Amino acid sequence: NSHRSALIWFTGLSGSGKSTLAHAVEERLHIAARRTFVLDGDNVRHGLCGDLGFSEKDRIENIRRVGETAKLFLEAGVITLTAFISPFRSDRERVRSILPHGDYLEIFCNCPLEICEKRDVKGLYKKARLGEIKNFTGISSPYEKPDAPDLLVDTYSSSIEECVDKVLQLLKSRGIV
Ligand code: GGZ
Repeated sequence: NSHRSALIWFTGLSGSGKSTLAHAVEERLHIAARRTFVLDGDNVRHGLCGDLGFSEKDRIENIRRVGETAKLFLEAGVITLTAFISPFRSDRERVRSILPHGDYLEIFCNCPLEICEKRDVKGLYKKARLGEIKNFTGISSPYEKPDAPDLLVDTYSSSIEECVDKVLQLLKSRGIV
């Protein structure tokens, strides 16, 4: 079809709902008969980035590789959704800069640290507080909030469906769906 592809880049803390939202948006895109692919830690950090950890240097390289990979998917005409903490503003901006103007859409999954930590779905925050995990985002490693995301979703106070609707509205307003 005639629609253009785009990179939908979700950023936010561990447990802020990035992957859940990316997959929920993907379902809606499938209903609209669009080709999509979700890149997240589950399919990237074991293979492509299996040699990387969570030091500042490794996170920078993780995001660089994800950005370059997403660029290739876009060139293949696939709407690409990424769900990485991507804590550094400069790395996110570098991804924006390697893509054609307007193809990078940044979605900030805004969820306060206290809420992510209270949920602690995987028990990682507890381990980070105990010092069993080093360099944990929000605890012992920084997260730089986006200054001007294309969209901010309050994943702590809105339902998944409300957040999905907001993303779909953004995609419509940008001529992607
Ligand atoms: C942050 C960590 C860490 C540390 C392991 N800091 O909730 P999760 O488990 O599934 O998501 C987190 C994921 C973050 O990987 P990313 O590739 O998104 O990070 S980055 O963009 O900063 O490169 C968490 C798990 O990995 N995890 N150790 N120290 N998250």
